Amino acid sequence: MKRMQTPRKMALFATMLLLMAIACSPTGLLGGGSSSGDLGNWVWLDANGDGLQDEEEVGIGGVTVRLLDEGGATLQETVTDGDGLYGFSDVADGTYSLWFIPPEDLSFTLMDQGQDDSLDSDARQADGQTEPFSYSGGDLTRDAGLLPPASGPTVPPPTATATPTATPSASVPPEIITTYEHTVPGSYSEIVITINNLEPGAQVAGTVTGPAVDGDGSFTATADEYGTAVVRVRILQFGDYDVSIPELDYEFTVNVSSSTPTPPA
Ligand SMILES: [Ca+2]
Ligand SMILES: [Ca+2]
Ligand SMILES: [Ca+2]
Repeated sequence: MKRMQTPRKMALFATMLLLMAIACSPTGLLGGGSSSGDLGNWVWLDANGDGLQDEEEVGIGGVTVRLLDEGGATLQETVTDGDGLYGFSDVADGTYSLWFIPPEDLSFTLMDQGQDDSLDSDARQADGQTEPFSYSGGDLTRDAGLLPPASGPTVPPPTATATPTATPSASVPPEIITTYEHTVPGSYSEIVITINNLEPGAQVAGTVTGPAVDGDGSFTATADEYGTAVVRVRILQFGDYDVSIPELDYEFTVNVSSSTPTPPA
């Protein structure tokens, strides 16, 4: 129940409400309830969530309130004014319930808190309806408290920034397999370096050093359309050869012997 300080203020307020009501009503006259009436009278924002009407808490306008009969049928409907006030007039004695329909982002506060029915909220939290009550000639204690939105203003999730699309080959680290082949047995062998997962067209440079490399042992290779580069470096003796590809952080020693190498798994 919204309490007024003085009768004079109340009269002034009632006049204002009437003028507002007439101004707002499409036909100039309100059908059903109004913000003044015998059955009402307040929908408020329960800022501290205690289910009680505190001095500093304010009303909420624009909340639809329906007066329902015992069977749940709507008898009258009104909307709270800018101060959260509503009321139904010309209500015959009987059993009724009320149905408060809040704005979408607000939910109902605790019902029936404390001992003073003029200070509590009578709407069920689940559906905004009151329990049926018996009415006889004036009742301004039928109020509903609404809770502020659970969290502050909703911050839209950050827009997904366009992630630079890495080419598939760039997202997988290069894979390097070094082995050897007895290309011409008794004459020479080759160290075979296979590098996968490169960017197509990428160039890779490295060196092979050891007992008898044919040439200076430096090599470059270009990845094919599948991102694979294959390097073959000819050697003239068995022994340990060091393979180095600095830009891929690759160092490997391959022992070239007379036996046939086991193919990598
Ligand atoms: Ca409160
Ligand atoms: Ca109550
Ligand atoms: Ca109440």
